[in-house]
Amino acid sequence: MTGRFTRREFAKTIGAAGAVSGVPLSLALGQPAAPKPLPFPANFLWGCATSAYQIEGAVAADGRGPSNWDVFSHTPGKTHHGDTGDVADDSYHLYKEDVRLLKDLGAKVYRFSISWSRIFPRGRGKPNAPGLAYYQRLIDELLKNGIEPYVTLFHWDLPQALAGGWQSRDTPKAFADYAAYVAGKLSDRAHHFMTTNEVVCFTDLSYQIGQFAPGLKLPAAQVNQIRHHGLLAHGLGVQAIRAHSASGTQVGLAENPKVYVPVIESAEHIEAAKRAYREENAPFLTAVMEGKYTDGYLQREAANAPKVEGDDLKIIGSPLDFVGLNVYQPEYARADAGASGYAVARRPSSFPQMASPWLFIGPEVIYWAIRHTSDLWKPRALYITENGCSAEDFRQTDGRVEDTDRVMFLRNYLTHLQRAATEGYPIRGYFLWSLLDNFEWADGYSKRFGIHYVDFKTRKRTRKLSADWYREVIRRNSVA
Ligand code: GBH
Repeated sequence: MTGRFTRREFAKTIGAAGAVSGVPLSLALGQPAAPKPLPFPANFLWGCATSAYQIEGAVAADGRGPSNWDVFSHTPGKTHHGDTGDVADDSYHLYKEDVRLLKDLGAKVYRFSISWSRIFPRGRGKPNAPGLAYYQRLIDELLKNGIEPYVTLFHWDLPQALAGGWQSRDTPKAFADYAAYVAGKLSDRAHHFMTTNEVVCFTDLSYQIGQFAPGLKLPAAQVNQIRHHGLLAHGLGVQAIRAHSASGTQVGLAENPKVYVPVIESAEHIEAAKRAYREENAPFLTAVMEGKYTDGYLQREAANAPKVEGDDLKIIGSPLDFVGLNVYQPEYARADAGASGYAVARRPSSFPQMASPWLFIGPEVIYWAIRHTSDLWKPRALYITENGCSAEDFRQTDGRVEDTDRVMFLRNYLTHLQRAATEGYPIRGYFLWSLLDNFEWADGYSKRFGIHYVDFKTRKRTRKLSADWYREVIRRNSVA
């Protein structure tokens, strides 16, 4: 595979050939060995991720129009405690402080999203110049500090004015117009754009489970059509960005596929886990990477399968410059004699988890996300566009937040990320979710994912232990 290198070549690039080949002198002398560094390739891109509605606040500033999440969070009973994103971290006003936090970490990249309704308050039509100007200021501030922006165009906050939301086939078209406009205006200074974040979340969770805006519970046929519209928005968005951006602009998306870890790392279970990964993500990442729906998906959905028009699937499968993977909890698969070749293993109730009840801890999931994606589809470049965890952080009397559990979580996941990099998979960077505690959607402010603590009364940011630890990882370019 191109771009993959042998262990020896990799060791050379990181200048650690000696440590790889021989027995360390300290061991030979019977002394305790220095911790073995787990180095990353030179130029590995370390950063943090956030999203607009979760951090910006300022929902009525400078002509921003309402989004589905404003409406949803203000509907009684929809979010924890009735929390809303009205103020959140107030990053709209405090963005310079937040760029400073990134700078202090030594971050090289920052992934943030754009609030569509700041740019087009009614989803389409006349653009709102002050909304765009905010993102120009933010990007200029990042560049001034040597931090490269990675822009997500849609992280779930849909302009409320778009009738029917993702049920309408007009919404993907409106998205393409928005993407074209933003890429045209920002690609002079931003070189990486992601279309959508986690299609399953703004389709299934929003229109089938009802946990996210707009909170509907529709039947399968409609949900499959909504998924299709989500994918179509991505594909039309890729084409729109390419047509309207400066040359050299890199286009991708951020997806959260279900990632299957082989129950045992043996050839048969690895093969089974890879098959599970392809088939279980058939309505989402697989469709994007292959430009088709798998036979398995179409058979399973039968009469409920999405109605596909003209070139839809070709558009959905538009070639990408990079694939972004948001990786949190593991799934497990084993080989099985049935037609699919795999079976999904059920998690025991004792499976360890972080503060969010869904966030099961399985560090090796980050390795398999990269390996399955690479082995199946050979993408040009990969990023981990999100990884991190919630924890029950508390401030000690001296103000410290010692989130040792988050450090444990991150250290273990990064160890497996390092394995993927060492084996030569085209993994270019890592975005830690998240820079700051923020509005965790339906969980409101009850779940903290930040490496900086935010006091939601004063908006004061405080470094957590995990921020100190992450700074050290970045400085050494090695898991510390
Ligand atoms: C990402 O979603 C999002 O991109 C980001 O905005 C978010 O803040 C972050 O992760 C942390 O959650 O309650 O059992 O029904 C991750 C995908 C989808 C995982 C919703 C949790 C709820 C599972 N999330 N899911 S459950």
